[in-house]
Amino acid sequence: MARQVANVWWGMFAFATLVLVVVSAIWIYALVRKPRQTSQEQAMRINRWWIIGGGVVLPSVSIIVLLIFGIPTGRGMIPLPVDGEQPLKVEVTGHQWWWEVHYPDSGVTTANQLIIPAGRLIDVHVTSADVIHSFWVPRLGGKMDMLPGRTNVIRIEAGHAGIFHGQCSEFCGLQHTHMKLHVEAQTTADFDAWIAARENLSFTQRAPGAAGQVFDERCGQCHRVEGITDGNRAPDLTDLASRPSLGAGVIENDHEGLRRWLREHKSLKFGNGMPAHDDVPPETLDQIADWLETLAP
Ligand code: HEC
Ligand SMILES: [Cu+2]
Repeated sequence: MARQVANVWWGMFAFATLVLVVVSAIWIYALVRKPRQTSQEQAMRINRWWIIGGGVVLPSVSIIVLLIFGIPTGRGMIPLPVDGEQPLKVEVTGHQWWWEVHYPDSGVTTANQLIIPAGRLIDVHVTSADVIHSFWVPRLGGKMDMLPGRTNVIRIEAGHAGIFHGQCSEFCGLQHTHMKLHVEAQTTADFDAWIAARENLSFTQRAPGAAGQVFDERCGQCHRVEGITDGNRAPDLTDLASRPSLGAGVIENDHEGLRRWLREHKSLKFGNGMPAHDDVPPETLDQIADWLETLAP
């Protein structure tokens, strides 16, 4: 899709250049040529010729040429079923300021990362839980508004495996900039393994002592960890330890980053929806962090 959009751009660029060159040539010719004697009648005829040629024929031809480029591109961007191939359906919901990602066929849910198989059509069903956001992965082309109460579909396909950065592209409040989406295209085999590893992922082991209690009573009101808590107001943490970043790209998800997020998320991402936990002893937060690091397939 990105390639098609680029083709239209180059087509328009070439055509606009051609128009510029032709118009400039005529203009220069008009400047340098010797004035001719014309009768009133001849002048009128020349005028009419320019009005019809330059005002009707030229714009019509230009628009037709652009349509010849534009219509197939538009069709390529509409999620029409392609012969035989079933696009993979992924649901992406925008929240202030994070991304919820759900694979309805397998029931897998994750956050702030969209893992897709390379070389396969993906229909991303986008919507929002609060204000208007916009789904945008520049290198995969297209951009789609995420509207509360409405589901839009954008079709993407990654030509090869790799990491493609996504970013919310509709101003959605204070931390709009910190609403990045890690998009990763994997080979079909890797993707199948990624899904399979999460399909029945569930935990029974809680964090020890006070840490487990704090998590159940507080964190669990918002966060889901399959088998432990079922909050649904914040990123699902079931595969947290396998994600590249925290806070939708604010900080790297490593040993130190996770601890910093739990202690300083209010300053790392001012205004974000997670309450401060200043009253929880730092040792308890660190114990929660130790346990969170085990949440991965
Ligand atoms: C009132 C709801 C709420 C409570 C309670 C809450 N959180 Fe959060 N949490 C959020 C929201 C909302 C985010 C996403 C913030 C953002 O990125 O904008 C978040 C993000 C996170 C993240 C980063 C997830 C990611 O993928 O980026 C972690 C880890 C986390 N919370 C752990 C905890 C822990 C541990 C507790 C308990 C001590 C807790 N949260 C309590 C709402 C909550
Ligand atoms: Cu935004």
